[in-house]
Amino acid sequence: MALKHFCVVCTEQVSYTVPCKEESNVAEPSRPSRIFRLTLNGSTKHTAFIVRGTMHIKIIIPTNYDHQKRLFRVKKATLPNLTVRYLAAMVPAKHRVTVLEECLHEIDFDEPIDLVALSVLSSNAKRAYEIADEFRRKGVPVVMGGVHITCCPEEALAHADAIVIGEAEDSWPELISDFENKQLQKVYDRPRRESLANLSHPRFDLITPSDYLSIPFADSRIIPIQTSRGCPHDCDFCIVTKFFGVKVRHRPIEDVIEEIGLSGSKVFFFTDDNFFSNYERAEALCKALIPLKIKYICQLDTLSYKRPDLVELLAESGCITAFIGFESISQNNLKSVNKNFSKARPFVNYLKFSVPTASGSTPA
Ligand code: B12
Ligand code: SF4
Repeated sequence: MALKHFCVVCTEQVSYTVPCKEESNVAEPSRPSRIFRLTLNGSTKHTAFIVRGTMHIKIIIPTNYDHQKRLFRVKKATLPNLTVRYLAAMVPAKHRVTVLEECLHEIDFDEPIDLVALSVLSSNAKRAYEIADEFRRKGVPVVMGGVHITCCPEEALAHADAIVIGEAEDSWPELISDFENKQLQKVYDRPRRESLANLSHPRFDLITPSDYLSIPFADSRIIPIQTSRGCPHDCDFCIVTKFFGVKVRHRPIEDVIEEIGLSGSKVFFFTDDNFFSNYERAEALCKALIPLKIKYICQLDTLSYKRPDLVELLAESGCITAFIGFESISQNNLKSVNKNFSKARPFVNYLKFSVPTASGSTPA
């Protein structure tokens, strides 16, 4: 049987013919676990090795359906998905791990894979379940995690061999170990870690630069980095606090700086939902970023106008864009979704002078 495989050194696709059990004279496994490019006496060839005890784990972020019910695809994405590279970093080195963003690349359902892991948001859940059903039909076990799975575990269990509720740091390594020992449980649900110190750094080596838009002014790709989890507010509609908590946990600044260095980039998206969740920490982080001369995008809450000094520091440390969720210009509406901390009036005034009129001019 001819199988498609990728060399772990040069990532070139290699067609490898697997001998049947009798021919290969090995009990199991009967397919190569690793293919390496070897250069011997100047000649290069790919060689397959069967390494006992290793698995191929594929981590996929499914795409979603667009408004015309077609699978959403792009030639180049704006930024690489962080979750799949972060989960990959926690897989023991003896295993082969690959990641796939389905909005960029099609899934090969015939690829030899021992375990498929899907990261599921509400927007891609429908597609995730289809992918899971297809792999499972082919006999490949599927596990799922992410915010949607945490909210709808029963729904997910109908499509998965195992699910992870909540954060991955403790559950995911346990799941892999159970799977190795053929003792996979149905549900993994470990409490949130109090401290975010010493988290694994994402596998930046699993980013193919040509898949992402280059930022012309920086000659660099945007790299996502998470420096904190949670938000002190608790807006009714927002999943962040339900998932990551209202008690914000910050990664040590040294860990963040180390991760920035390892990424090899100069442009970042800080995925924190509220970069100003703690003013002292925000100030310390911005000061630590200044010498790095990076550019970055972040997310702030609507109270940031109260700290113009910090906004100045943010700009000085390289922030080029900050997203702010205003949600509504009606205070009553804000109140109805537990967002009363956010006062509509200051940003209504702001919008008055920043939104262009139909004629293209800006009202005074
Ligand atoms: C960056 C980001 C984006 C980027 C994504 C870019 C990219 N290439 O990834 C952009 C701007 C494109 C985007 C778009 C959208 N986003 Co968005 N986004 C985020 C944000 C801020 C960070 C995501 C991230 O990287 N987190 C860091 C990683 C490490 O966390 P994580 O993914 O949750 O993973 C952890 C656990 O969930 C778990 N886990 C996750 N998957 C798996 C899988 C397995 C097998 C296991 C074991 C564990 C596990 O392990 C991780 C570590 O503990 C989150 C908010 C947040 N704080 O996470 C919103 C968030 C994910 N987005 C959200 C939404 C709604 C959207 C949009 C639908 C918005 C829209 N209306 O268009 C789109 C959908 C895009 C899509 N393709 O479907 C919601 C999702 C809510 C939901 N119910 O699913 C969030 C949570 C924001 C919110 N406030 O509610 N987004
Ligand atoms: S301020 Fe933003 S991140 Fe925080 S709970 Fe509200 S919507 Fe979510």
